[in-house]
Amino acid sequence: MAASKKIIAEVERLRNEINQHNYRYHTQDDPVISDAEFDHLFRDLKALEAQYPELISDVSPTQRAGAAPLSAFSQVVHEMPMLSLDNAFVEADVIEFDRRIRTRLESDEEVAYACEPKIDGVAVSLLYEEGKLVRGATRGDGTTGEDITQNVRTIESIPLQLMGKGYPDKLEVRGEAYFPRSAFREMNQRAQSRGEKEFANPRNAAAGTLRQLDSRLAAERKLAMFCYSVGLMEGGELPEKHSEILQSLAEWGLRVNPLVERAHGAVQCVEYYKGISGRRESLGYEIDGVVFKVDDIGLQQKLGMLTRTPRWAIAHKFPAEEGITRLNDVDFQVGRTGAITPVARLAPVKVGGVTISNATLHNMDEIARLGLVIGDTVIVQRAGDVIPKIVSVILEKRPAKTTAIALPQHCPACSSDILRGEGEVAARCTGGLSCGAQQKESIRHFSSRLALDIEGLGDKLVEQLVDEGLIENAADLYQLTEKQLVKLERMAPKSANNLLEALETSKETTLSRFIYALGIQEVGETTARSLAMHFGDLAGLLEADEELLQTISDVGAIVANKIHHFFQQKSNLAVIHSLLGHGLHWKKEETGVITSSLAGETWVLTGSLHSLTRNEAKARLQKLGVKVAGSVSRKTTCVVAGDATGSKLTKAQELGLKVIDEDELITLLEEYGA
Ligand code: 5U1
Repeated sequence: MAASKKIIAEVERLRNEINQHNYRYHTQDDPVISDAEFDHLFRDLKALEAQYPELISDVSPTQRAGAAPLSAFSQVVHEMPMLSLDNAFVEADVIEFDRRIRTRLESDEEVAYACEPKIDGVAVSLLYEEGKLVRGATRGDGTTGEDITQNVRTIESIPLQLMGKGYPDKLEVRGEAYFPRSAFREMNQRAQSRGEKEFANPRNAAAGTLRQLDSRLAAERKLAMFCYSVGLMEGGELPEKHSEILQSLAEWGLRVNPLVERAHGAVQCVEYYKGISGRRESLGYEIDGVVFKVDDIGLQQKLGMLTRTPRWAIAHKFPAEEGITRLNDVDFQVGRTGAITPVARLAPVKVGGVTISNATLHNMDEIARLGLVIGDTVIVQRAGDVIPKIVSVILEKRPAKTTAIALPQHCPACSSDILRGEGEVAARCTGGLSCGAQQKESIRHFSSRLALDIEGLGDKLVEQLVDEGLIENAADLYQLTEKQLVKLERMAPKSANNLLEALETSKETTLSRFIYALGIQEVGETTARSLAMHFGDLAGLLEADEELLQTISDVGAIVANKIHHFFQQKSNLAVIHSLLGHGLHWKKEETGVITSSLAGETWVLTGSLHSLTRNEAKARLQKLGVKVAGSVSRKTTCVVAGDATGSKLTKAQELGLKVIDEDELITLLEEYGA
């Protein structure tokens, strides 16, 4: 049955009433009815919409979280870039900011500023057309963000439909979405009771929530938003002062921070900062400073912008929070690429309401810079969501008995040698093929396109195989059975068989691919090819000392050292022998350079190639005695132009140089047998 006029009017009335109460509750923080009364209205509206689905509209308060999960976010190009703010850390920076402004404006008059708390959340853009919320987007890099409309619609303090009159036809409002402290605490308590991972802080939680592909999950998390500026605006007018624009936004139902104040000159700005700083802990949300903006929009326009920041605004940040504690120990962790990171184990200390017992030390240079020893009393700093760090040692408190911090010689995960090349910051484990901490990364690399190119073995599957305990290293891949594979989630017998076939096919490879697949640090595709061409077989490479390795093109002292160490690790050799035992093989690699009439010529590659990689093209040309250069000059003999070329091709044409395409290059390489 079609809805009668009376029903339509009732639906409209309920929506308006619910919107009003939502506004009173979420935006003004001043509810006038009880939760039970509100629920009653909401249920009435839902019931009518269920009975008359044709009356459901996008802006109905019942439609905040009804969307189906997305597979990915689409991109949004901001018509006006979303700016960031320059920072002031001390009073003098604010005074200097104010002075710069008056100098630019060539005025001695006191400047009026709008002062606002700086919310520690996630910048969001909201686009309203004819008063309707049509898009929500993240800031991204300031130019391109992600379309998070579905998630933004779940935030109750964001109106789906603007209220009142006089809003522009098109209005982009910007602000900060954030987790109120209470909602954050409740969510983490819930996560804890379910044995789920807790969020480190409200900002991370807000960012994670806005990046949920399933808006129903976002709706369960009670985010909020404060609006602080207007981006794009068409078909309307706004007041000439920033503080008045904020008032207009509030009249249209958008949530504006109630602590916004006007200040005259730097001294009042600093007073505002001190006042907010004193209230910081009592606020229901986290802030990391305050923002000062020249209030007069005309003056803002006169002042203009630098590349990413306006000259007319500055964020006066609170200092990072610090605590004093004792360094009990230093552990060494291995990352997924083998980098060894020292981690400080501290006597637990509360910093800004959070208990800290670990801090990153980054690398051995940092330890040396701090002059740190175990037993020291240290100052730790926590800034936002950044991992806490040790900023200094209190030498006066150093005890008589301390222990020096030494880089371990062997990897804590696999006992392979740890190597720190001369001049290198990071120390690394050399057990790439066999190290438990690196296993997923090393298997993923082993199966990648330029390595063994195992079709169907993507990152997710590698993860599953390792997590299920089916494989520990690349050689284990060749022991997998159909029976094991079909037991995996989302693995049909056909996919299992395809994978087994792909593994079988991958056994026939080339020596250079195999060397590259081992994942030796610093050995990319080109070096792997040079090694393969030089040695022709694996045995020679395994036995080579550093001196011999350094005679090979592309191999310097550091790379030679890495290669040598890699093959010194018994555990790596065990995996290599196991791979060979599973039947991996290749034709003996041709060594040496082919005599060709191209020898001595200089070629340049530009644009993207399709049938071969740029490194492959380079190596094959080098085999013919051609020098491959990075830039075009009069000395260039020939330019190979792939797709999407740029200035190199233009220059080649200007100089009248010979230019060939990828097909011609391949024909030529094949003619010469390179
Ligand atoms: N309160 C406030 N935060 N905040 C952040 N105002 C404000 N303004 C900003 C940013 C990035 O940018 C202006 C340049 C609009």
